[in-house]
Amino acid sequence: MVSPETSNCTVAVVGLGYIGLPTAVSLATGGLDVVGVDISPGIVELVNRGEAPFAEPDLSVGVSGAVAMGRLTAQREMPQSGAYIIAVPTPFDGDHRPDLGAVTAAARSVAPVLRGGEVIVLESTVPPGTTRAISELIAGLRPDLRLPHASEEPDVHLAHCPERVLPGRIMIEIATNDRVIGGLTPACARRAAELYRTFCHGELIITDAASAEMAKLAENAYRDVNIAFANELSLICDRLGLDVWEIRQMANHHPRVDILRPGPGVGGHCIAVDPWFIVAAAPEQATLIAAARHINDQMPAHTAERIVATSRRFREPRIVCLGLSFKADVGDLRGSPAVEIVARVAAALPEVKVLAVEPHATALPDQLDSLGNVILADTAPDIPLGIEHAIADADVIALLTDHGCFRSIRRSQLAGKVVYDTRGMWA
Ligand code: SAJ
Repeated sequence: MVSPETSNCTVAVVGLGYIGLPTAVSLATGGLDVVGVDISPGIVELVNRGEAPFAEPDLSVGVSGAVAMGRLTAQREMPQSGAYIIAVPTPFDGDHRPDLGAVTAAARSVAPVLRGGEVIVLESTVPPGTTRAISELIAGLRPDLRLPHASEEPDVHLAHCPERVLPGRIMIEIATNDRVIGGLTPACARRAAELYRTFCHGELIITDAASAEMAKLAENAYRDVNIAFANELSLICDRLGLDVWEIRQMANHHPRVDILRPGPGVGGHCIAVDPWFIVAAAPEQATLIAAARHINDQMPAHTAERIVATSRRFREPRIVCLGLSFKADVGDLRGSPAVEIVARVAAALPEVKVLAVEPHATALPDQLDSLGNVILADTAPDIPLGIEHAIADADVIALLTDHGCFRSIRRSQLAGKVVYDTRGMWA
């Protein structure tokens, strides 16, 4: 049952990125008035025009609908609001320590507009203890208000509700995934749960803030460690002359074995980042988690070395790299192992042109563009033969991202070429 407090309240979503914007759309579609807040004038302008600043299935239609209904607006200034959801990036710094600058900046801009009665939910992935630290920060800025780290009956409620949606399935998972909601007090968790109940049909699991923070980190570290196991297995199989895909398939027939897929490395801005927060919080204990990070981080260099070594066997090798994004069927190139591999190959072979095939990109990322010898193949939908032409001319083909569109490539088209299938698409 949604209380009048929640059903009448406006919600400010701070940060209109991959998590904030879908959350804002879901809240607005669920019937609440939502103000999206972002420091980027470009994003604010796009959202107010009803457009999504990045590609994600069903997001564009959601943004245009929510804006057209008058339920969603965007602005740069922090508004007064009944609820705040903070969904800003939390990267790591040069020493792999969490950089909480954007979270604290968001809290600092919320603090002056508080009147009492609000609920603030932190969605960004953060180290254990951060929600409490944010409460203390706001208390320092607003000595007139009681904050929940110091009061059982606070004026402002604070909770952590970590996002757990999968890029490529964000809109569906935001509505259906179970959510962990950790309050600084039980009442804080209840207030946050009421808000999330307006659009989330999954189970809402109530806990304390630090446990919710750790649960989120554990989820991504679990996946990272399991991918590292698969990657280490592939290195071992290479060394022993065995086929890792066949070994994996056979092992996974065991009822209690489920080895993930080896690949060219772990990309994106979650799984390759969050385990470091655990390492930073408990470095002496987190040895397996740190080792997994190192294994996954070395995969792009290892893959690039193999492509370069093979290419040197040709006098004028024609190298084609299939895929630049960090995983299948998304257009996100940030933190992508495929980009790092292409950069390493092109830098090691400056006299060679490297053709990159990425149907989800219209331009090369700066990191590749600046090298001068990487070319983006023309694979726009109106040039359906783009991929076929690229393959036909190649000596060396590296499949780096297993986009669905590459599945139509037939084995006969690969005959006579050196093929590095890092994703097991043709295994
Ligand atoms: N990968 C492999 N082998 C696999 C699975 C993935 O090499 O078997 C690679 C992918 O190619 C990619 C990377 O790992 O480069 C990460 O991809 P992913 O699909 O595993 O995860 P993300 O980063 O897109 O989203 C993850 C999800 N977390 C978990 O599945 C535990 C998502 O639910 C989180 O919300 C998201 O991180 C986040 O924002 O934290």
